[in-house]
Amino acid sequence: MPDLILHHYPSSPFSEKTRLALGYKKLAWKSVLIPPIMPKPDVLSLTGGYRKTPVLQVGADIYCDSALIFDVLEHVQPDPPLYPPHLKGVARVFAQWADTMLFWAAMAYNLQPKGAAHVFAKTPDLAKTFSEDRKAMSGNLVRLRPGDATSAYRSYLRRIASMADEHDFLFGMEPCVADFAAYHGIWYTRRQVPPLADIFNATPSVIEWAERMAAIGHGAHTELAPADSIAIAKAADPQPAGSNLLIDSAFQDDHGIPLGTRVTITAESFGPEPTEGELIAATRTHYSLRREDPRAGTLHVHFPRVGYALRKADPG
Ligand SMILES: N[C@@H](CCC(=O)N[C@@H](CS)C(=O)NCC(=O)O)C(=O)O
Repeated sequence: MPDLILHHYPSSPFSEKTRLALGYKKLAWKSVLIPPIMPKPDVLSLTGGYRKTPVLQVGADIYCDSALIFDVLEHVQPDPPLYPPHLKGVARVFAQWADTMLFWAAMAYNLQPKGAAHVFAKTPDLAKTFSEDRKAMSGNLVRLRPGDATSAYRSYLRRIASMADEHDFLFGMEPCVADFAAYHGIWYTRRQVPPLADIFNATPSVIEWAERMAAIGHGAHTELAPADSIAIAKAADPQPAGSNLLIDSAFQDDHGIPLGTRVTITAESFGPEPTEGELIAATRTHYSLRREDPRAGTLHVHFPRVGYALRKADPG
């Protein structure tokens, strides 16, 4: 199998979620550092529009969104499992809540004026650029005000504490997808905005659990230049649907859009930039598009079904 190449940046929570899963599964990976704000020409050469972080590249196959990347990692290295069979449904549902409700409460708390002042203390010029970049991504996202975010985050931490009080990890003695998804917004508070980390004082078992998560580490990885990752994509052939690193290939048509149609795929909230291409798979778990890029050649770009909108491309 070609190398697993993670496109990410150090302070990205969803990247931390993914780096820890790579570490948990003891997978070796290549690290391509990407910018946290636009422009991102190298990322867009691979994805065709999707700009969010992280993205996993395997040859000329591009897997967008950490939820889909977790499916890929489970397929590549089933042990230890991210989706233990007895928790499959509940762990996925919990993870989806954690990646959305918990994450946005945590980030609105983290980046309230006091937190933002800390994060951008050394780079004050970046604060405005960063805020404008994220505002452009946030169209249909409801942003919590600091007081409401604090209340929600506190409540969520108490719920997580009641799980962490019971066992080492949220659903038992080993971590699963739920732990990784619950961890990354909390990691951001502890790591990037320590002046706001006193919110954990009321829930010491969350701190102990977070220490156990941090101890998993990121596994063995080596740096790769962005240009080299594009050369790798160009030199590779994308894998045919059914023999890539995803778990299923049977067509599930919920939209009346046949395979072979020119389509766009767009995140339902946060990050409105569409990726356009030919629909080559629409399974119960994911969509795959084929697209051509002048620099990276023929690519297959994959998205999870949940959280993404599939539309026929505008013929004009
Ligand atoms: N549902 C996506 C969310 C990814 C996401 O929102 N990532 C943040 C960084 S942690 C992002 O893309 N921010 C804008 C950027 O990096 O350009 C996933 O699970 O990967």
